[in-house]
Amino acid sequence: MLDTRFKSFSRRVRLETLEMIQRSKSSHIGACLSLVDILSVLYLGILKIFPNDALNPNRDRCIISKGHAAAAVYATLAEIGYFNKNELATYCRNGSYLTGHLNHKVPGVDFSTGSLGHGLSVGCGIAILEKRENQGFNTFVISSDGDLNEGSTWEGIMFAAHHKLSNLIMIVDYNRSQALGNSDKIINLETLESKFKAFNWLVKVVDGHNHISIYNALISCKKCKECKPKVLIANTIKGKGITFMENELLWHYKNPIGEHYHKAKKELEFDLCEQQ
Ligand SMILES: Cc1ncc(C[n+]2csc(CCOP(=O)(O)OP(=O)(O)O)c2C)c(N)n1
Ligand SMILES: [Mg+2]
Repeated sequence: MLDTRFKSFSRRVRLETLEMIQRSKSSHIGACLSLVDILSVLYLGILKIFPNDALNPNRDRCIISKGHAAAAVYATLAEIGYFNKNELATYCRNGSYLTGHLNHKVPGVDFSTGSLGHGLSVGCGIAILEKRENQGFNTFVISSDGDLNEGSTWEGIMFAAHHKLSNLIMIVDYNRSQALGNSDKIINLETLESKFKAFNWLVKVVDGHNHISIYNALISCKKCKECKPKVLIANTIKGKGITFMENELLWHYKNPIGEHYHKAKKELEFDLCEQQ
């Protein structure tokens, strides 16, 4: 049941994201598609959120450090009810708050990102205050290969372990690809799992497109009583869901127009019909 809800949510968000990026002639479709399944599980099944009262102080915080995947995040937030889906049509238009990189003025966005390497440090700050004041919420940070190439992220990784921030859960959208090449050719992160363990984090590795695996891993992170920050390394595929985009670097920046758009839409719509 839950699995069906995640699947259907992801499919709608993928389709919405394609429309937004195509219409605005913007970039980052591959990055968005990589993240969609993680977002679906988080927003539908894990986060304590209040879409009608977005700034409720009891909410879990969610900082998405790969802010270039804004289209998928806005589509998710609209689906979940933070704002009207019609607003998605203004994505990347002059004057719209739905900017091409994440904007905290949008209901549901906790922190503006886009310049990689900032999310974890901010997440650490929020988590340490929560721990001191026992406010009763968790902080989630979504990271990526490029985000982990930034020195500030590793400062956060050390800081979180030192301060035993057990209320901090990081998710790495680990598609092993970046803007201009594969991660192993840019700055190799392997072996990422053992690095986090050496920094004294609790580590879980999952298939980042298997909703139930992501869900179970996050539930167990939330329940875990160990005094350590937790990280979920989610193995993902850039461009996931549109076959000709999967693992194709081109789709980091390229906008899907004409033939490409129609082919992509057909595949996603077929998926939606299959499911009904
Ligand atoms: C500090 C900084 N340097 C460079 C960029 C330009 N840039 C945009 S996305 C990206 C890399 C994307 O790869 P990754 O972080 O792994 O995310 P993915 O798109 O694979 O999900 C880069 C280098 C940036 N946003 N911030
Ligand atoms: Mg990547």
